[in-house]
Amino acid sequence: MTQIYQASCTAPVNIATLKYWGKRDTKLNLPTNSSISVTLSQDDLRTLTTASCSSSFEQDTLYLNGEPHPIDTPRTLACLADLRALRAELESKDDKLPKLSTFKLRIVSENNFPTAAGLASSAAGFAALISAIAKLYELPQNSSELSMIARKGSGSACRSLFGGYVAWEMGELEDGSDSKAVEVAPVDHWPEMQALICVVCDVKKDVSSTSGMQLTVATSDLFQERIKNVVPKRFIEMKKSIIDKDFAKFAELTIKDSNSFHACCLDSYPPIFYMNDTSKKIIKLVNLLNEAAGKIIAAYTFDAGPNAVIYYLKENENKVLGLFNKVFGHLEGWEKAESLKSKFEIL
Ligand code: 2P0
Repeated sequence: MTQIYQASCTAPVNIATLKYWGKRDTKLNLPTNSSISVTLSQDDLRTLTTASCSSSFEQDTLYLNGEPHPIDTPRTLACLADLRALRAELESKDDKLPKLSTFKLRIVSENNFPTAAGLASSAAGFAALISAIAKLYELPQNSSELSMIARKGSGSACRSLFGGYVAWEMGELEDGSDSKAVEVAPVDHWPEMQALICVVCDVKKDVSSTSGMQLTVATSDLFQERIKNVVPKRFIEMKKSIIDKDFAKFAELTIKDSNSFHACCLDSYPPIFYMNDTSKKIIKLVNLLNEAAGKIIAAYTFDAGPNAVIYYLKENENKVLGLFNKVFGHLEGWEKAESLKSKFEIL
């Protein structure tokens, strides 16, 4: 019987607090600005991927949540080619290593959250895929080096190679060899941080991130201002606010960056709307909460869809959840999870 080699890895979902929006190279997924994210707890939202390979496998295959999925997309092929090249390099230096780089791969991936929930699943998906194959191939590359491969799968995936607080440095080089994720701080640096996830709508978005960001790059004047004069300063300030554990500053920058990103979407031509009326209700609620507290105790952020993520500190949990519970808690789906808290609310 032929041997089957196998390895498994999980990767968590990350939610950007300084948004990636815009590519300078669509093939390599090189961004027009650096970004920052907070990685959610693996207990809450994560992808588990098992990669196996064998000389007896006839073709590369991919299963997502039990369903066969095309593996021959340009992005996935680019990731597999990079990983195989790194393995082949190891094999060329050591004759005793099995020639896994020449074997076909079987990849089985599962999310522990509803894929249809409209939450960023491509980030966790590609990060888990790259981590599982790197483990299978016993690659010596570190997380930042692997993040450059994940980036080719999906830009935001590079940030899911790390837990805690993560920066994606945009880099300057044309080949992307300096466009990578780095750790800003591990999760235990600021364990009081909590995230409340409000699933406003679980329908697939009408404008994909990839096409949306290209439209913004091509048509928005505001976007040019954002990448030249707003984000570079904000990137430095947000990293500092995390290192200093300055929640008010971190929250202010997070809110402003979400607003700036959605303003650029609106400034695109034709305009892109990701937020809906419920999203706007959540923004009002957070503003109300902060006004009543006399300081910023909660920050909202919205990605390319109407769902909200609210960041707050444990000490303010009763205030934040109390108000959200009062307004939305009667609706279905309100769940409790531990650590970096995620709650699902179908609003
Ligand atoms: C982010 N988003 O920083 C931003 C904020 C959405 C809004 O990264 O084309 O799925 O695969 O590189 O990573 C979504 O974009 O786009 C995204 P691709 P991706 O999280």
